[in-house]
Amino acid sequence: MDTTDNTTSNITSFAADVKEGLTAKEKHLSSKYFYDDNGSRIFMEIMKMPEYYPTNCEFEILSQQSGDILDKLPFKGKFNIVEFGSGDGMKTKQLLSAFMDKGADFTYIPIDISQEAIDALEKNITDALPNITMKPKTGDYFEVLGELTKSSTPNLFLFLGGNIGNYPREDALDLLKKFNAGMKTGDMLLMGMDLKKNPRIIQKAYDDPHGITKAFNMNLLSRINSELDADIKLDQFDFYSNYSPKNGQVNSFLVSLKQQQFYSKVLDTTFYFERDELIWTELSKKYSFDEINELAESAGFSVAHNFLDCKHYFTDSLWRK
Ligand code: AVI
Repeated sequence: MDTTDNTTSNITSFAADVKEGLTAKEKHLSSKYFYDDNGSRIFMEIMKMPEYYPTNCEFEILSQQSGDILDKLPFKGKFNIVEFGSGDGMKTKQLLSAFMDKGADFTYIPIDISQEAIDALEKNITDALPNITMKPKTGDYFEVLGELTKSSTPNLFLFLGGNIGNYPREDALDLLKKFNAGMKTGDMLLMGMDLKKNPRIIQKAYDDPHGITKAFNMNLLSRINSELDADIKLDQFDFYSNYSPKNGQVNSFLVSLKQQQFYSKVLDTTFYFERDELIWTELSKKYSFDEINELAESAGFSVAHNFLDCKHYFTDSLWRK
């Protein structure tokens, strides 16, 4: 996913964002900083937890309904499948393999800012699907999008995993409008979106009994210690996560267990915390179908079809520009 930030240029933005976020009136740290090497490993553990349903739901959709997804595409002949932030490609492989079985003529173009991620993905995909035509791109989504609009080949864009839910409304809309601006009329976007459901199921997925989601959040503090040469005492912070069925938001926080301070040598700054003060770390938004339609239309798309898992927990929503 594009939340990977372990590039040299981002080390400075991490420092600046930590300083801004931890001196703000309502403290916050962006969830995009979860995904350094250690955080990415913890996220893999999250995806294996029985409580974290989105991965299995999307895997089910893509392994059982990719043929139906292909049937809904309006393309005649050759097309590109362009994937934003592809991860290890486990789920995408299901779609690519079904498309190949049905004789679709496509080029797979995964885009990621991490060369390492792209190299691993290329090996993973070509090992499983040796006959695939694949043109991976390393770099910023929007630079690559610019190149693609110049060609007349139609595109299916993939933004899987429910990552859109981690963007606050205005940022989500902004991102989708940018995707839209880089697409031609008739291009399609398949987007993973987590749905509103029984609140207990969502609560358990984000406040798991194994402490893995807590470790995922605490990793932000470990990063500050190691990358910004700070002296945060990790055991003086806790994790709290809450799903509100009224607005469909899971909000996650780190909680200061006492009045305390820490110093970062890199930032040459002391940060102060009251007892029970919160650091907001993540939004994970769950959608209703009305909200999906509204978001699509606000960004210049129309919803062609919602592909659902058997429990109706998650959708791969197919949008048309
Ligand atoms: C990456 N993203 C879609 C995950 C989610 O479900 O919001 C990140 C995550 N945070 C806690 N658990 C998983």
